[in-house]
Formats: sequence, structure tokens, C-alpha cells
Amino acid sequence: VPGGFATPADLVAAAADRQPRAVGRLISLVEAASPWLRDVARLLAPLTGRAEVIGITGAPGVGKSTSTSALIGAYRAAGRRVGVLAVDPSSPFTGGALLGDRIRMTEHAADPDVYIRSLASRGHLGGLSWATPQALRVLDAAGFDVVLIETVGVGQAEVEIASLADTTLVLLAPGMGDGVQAAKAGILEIADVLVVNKADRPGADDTYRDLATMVRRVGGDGPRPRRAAAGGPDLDEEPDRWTPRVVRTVAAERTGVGDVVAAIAAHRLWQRANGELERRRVRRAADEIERIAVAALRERMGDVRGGRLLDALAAAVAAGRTDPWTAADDLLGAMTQTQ
Ligand SMILES: Nc1nc2c(ncn2[C@@H]2O[C@H](COP(=O)(O)OP(=O)(O)O)[C@@H](O)[C@H]2O)c(=O)[nH]1
Ligand SMILES: [Mg+2]
Repeated sequence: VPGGFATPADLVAAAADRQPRAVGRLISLVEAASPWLRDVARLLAPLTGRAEVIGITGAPGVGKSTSTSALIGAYRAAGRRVGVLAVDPSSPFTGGALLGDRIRMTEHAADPDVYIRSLASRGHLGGLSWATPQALRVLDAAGFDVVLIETVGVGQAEVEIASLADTTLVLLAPGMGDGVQAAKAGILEIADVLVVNKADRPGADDTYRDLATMVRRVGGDGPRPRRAAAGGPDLDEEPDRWTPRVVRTVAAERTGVGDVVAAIAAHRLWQRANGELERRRVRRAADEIERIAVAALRERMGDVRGGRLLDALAAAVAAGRTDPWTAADDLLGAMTQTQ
């Protein structure tokens, strides 16, 4: 086993014992999509399911890393251990932005109950959207009560990563795109808490008002009226919709961070009360299984007769000798045979 541990069990035990070196080693195995991961994942599984996962997203420069650092401070003050994954789907080979993130979080670098990691991925097996949930498992098993996942942008990979979180914060700043743009980007669909950061800047109140108005318009505000007649079915089975909270912060001065923590806690209570937390976690597990299965399938596809079958079928389809559906059937047939 890499990293000077005798067995995968030793490595996982050391991580569960909260040794940062073992935690780092495990995340490196994830990044490299190491063959050891299968053993490691089996050992990690019984240790997982406790961490509260908070996603933080928004455009570059909006203040995600500053807010993450402020949140670390708030959760540490409450005695909770905090893990951070900084993920940039647009630069799988760790760009300068992530380096900057680490610098903004250095105040927590010496705290043994804080673990900060910029995630990179070699790019195969679906890249960061594949690696991030596995890294999350490591931090969960290593006893971090709260895991903050900072992601950049509003692309598809970012939405996938946001789906990992129990609660997703979307950060906006005045002048960086008004409410209408936010709606276009599908932000309201993923946001559980909308944070107007840089509230010290002009225009912050307008942005806040826009968002608050939009959230009221879209969201089913307040409890759903009971429609069940006496003796009828209990219509409360249908979950109420969560209305995203809108909060103002000046992350650079730690202002409003308590409101963010309170909004996250309120969302969690709501999720627990109506079963949404459990539903999200099952959905997340389904995503994970699917990603691993698809990656395995893709790998196997390349393996079938050294990839030559795919080449041959592609040539046949391009030449009109067969159709792509028939070719796909042939490929899948060959893959199951070689298992
Ligand atoms: N004026 C102001 N600047 C802020 C605030 N929060 C962060 N910044 C600054 O905005 C810049 C980008 O912050 P950063 O956290 O790296 O943003 P990220 O790219 O979203 O992670 C940095 O120079 C921060 O100091 C704030 O509340 N007010
Ligand atoms: Mg950042």
C-alpha cells in the first residue's frame, strides 16, 4: 500500500484515527483513481454518513474562498471539525485559483481539526465529478463533522458537484450579475441559501431585493394548505418546497456569517423533518454508483479486443455498412462476453 502503510486497513484506520497524513494519502488515491480504491472504499463505507455536507458555489471572485474561511471559523468556534474540498471543474490540473484559495484559508492551516484540500484529477474516469464524492467519503470517514465543498462557475460539472451537498450556498455579489442572470443560469434550482456577498459594495441592496422578490415569486412560501378531507388520504406525503433563504454578508469582515450558519441550520432542520435529507443522500448514492458503472463501462469498451472492435464498428457505421444502434448492440454483446 502506498504511503508507508502496511495494508489498506492500516491506512483507513489511521485516517479514522484522524491522522492528516493518512487522510491526504487516501485523497491522493482518489485523485489517481488508484486500483487500491476498491479495497479502501469497502473499508470506509461503515465509517461514513455522519458529515454535514455544504456546497459553496458562484462565479470566480465572488468571495467563495473568503466565505469558506469565515465559515470554517464559525464552525470551529462551535467545536466542530471542518474538512474543505476546493474543486475547480474547469481546470482539472489544479490551476492558480485553487492556490489562491489555500492562501485565503491559511489562518486555519495550523488547526488540526481543519483539513483543506484542493482536488485535482488526472481527468480519466469522469474527472472531478467522479473523484469529488469519493474524496468526500474520505473526509466523512475521518470524522469531519462539516465538509465544505467550494466549486467554481455554473457549468454542468459544477451542478453535478452541487448535487453532492446537503445544503448548497450560491454566492452572488453586486454588479456581478443581477437576479435575472442568476435565474437564467439555473441558480435558483440549486440554491438552498442565496448569499449576497460584498454587501459593503454599492448595489448590494438592489441585488438583495431582486433575489428576495424572485425567491418569493418562485418558491411555495409558507406551509402548504392541508387539502385532505376527513378520512381521505394524507396529502402531507408530498414534501413542501423549501424557499431559499437570502442572506447578506461581508465575508472579508466576517459580517453576516452567523446568518449564513443559521440559514444552513434551518435548511437542515427542514430537510430532516420531511425526509428530504434522506432522499438527497439516496439520490447522491445513485449518482455515485452510476458514475462508477459508466466509467467502468467506458474503460471496458476500450479494452474489448484492444479497442479494435470499436474502431472496426465505427468504420462500418461511417461507411454506411451498418447503423449505430446495431453497432452498439454488437459492442455491448462483445463486452459482456469478455467479462
Ligand atoms: N469588498 C469586499 N471584498 C471581498 C469580500 N469578500 C471577499 N472579497 C474579496 O474578493 C476577492 C475574491 O475573493 P475570493 O474569496 O478569492 O473569491 P472566490 O474566487 O469566489 O473564491 C478577494 O480579493 C477578497 O478579498 C467582501 O465581502 N467585500
Ligand atoms: Mg476561490
